[in-house]
Amino acid sequence: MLQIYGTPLSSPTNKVRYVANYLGIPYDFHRVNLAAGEQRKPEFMKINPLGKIPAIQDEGFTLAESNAIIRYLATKNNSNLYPTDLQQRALVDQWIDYSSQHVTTALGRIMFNTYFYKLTGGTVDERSLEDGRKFINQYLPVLEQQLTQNTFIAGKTLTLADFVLISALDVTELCQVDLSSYAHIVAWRKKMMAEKCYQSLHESYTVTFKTIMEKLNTARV
Ligand SMILES: N[C@@H](CCC(=O)N[C@@H](CS)C(=O)NCC(=O)O)C(=O)O
Repeated sequence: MLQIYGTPLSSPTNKVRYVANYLGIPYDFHRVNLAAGEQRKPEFMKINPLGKIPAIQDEGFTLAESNAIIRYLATKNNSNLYPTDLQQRALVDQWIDYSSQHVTTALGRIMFNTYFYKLTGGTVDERSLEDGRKFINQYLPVLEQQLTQNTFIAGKTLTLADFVLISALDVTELCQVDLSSYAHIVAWRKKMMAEKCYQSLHESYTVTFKTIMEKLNTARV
């Protein structure tokens, strides 16, 4: 059985779980407590020497990096989520990279400087926070334009790129990034969040995040 290591607070972990759920792959989920530094403890470093979540183990094979993991799962299961046609696959890869390198990085800056710095004992970097806000406002119109012309982010059909983008945008409410003026992003996102693979994990990342943070705060009192 597939083993997934991560935490529900981690968007890359959720990305892997959305795809595994969509493909109908059963898995055991192992929570790694980042606040306690479990990702760098020897037991976990044996599973993933990169010291990061998510990671998977599948029939003795270990893999990290969420995008590598979802490509592996889709390819192993012969899924159309990762097309075999050269150019279609290249376009899926293009949108995976755009969402990962640009959208996720910008929102990650906001998330870290609003919430995660508290869990990691870091400090707020105002410049990074400002850059996060500036850059996400540059990227959203690009996504809106693409989703105006296409049903899904990489074209006419659902692909891995949609799961990369939905997990990236899962944090927008928490980051107070207003999507309401991007009608096509809002409609696409609503459709993605209604998918069984998403709903079987949670109603929304915001609800999951708030629930876990409340528990952490209560535990500290
Ligand atoms: N590019 C990686 C990002 C992995 C990553 O940054 N994971 C974070 C949690 S979302 C982590 O493990 N942080 C703990 C640390 O860096 O010590 C992926 O997509 O899997």
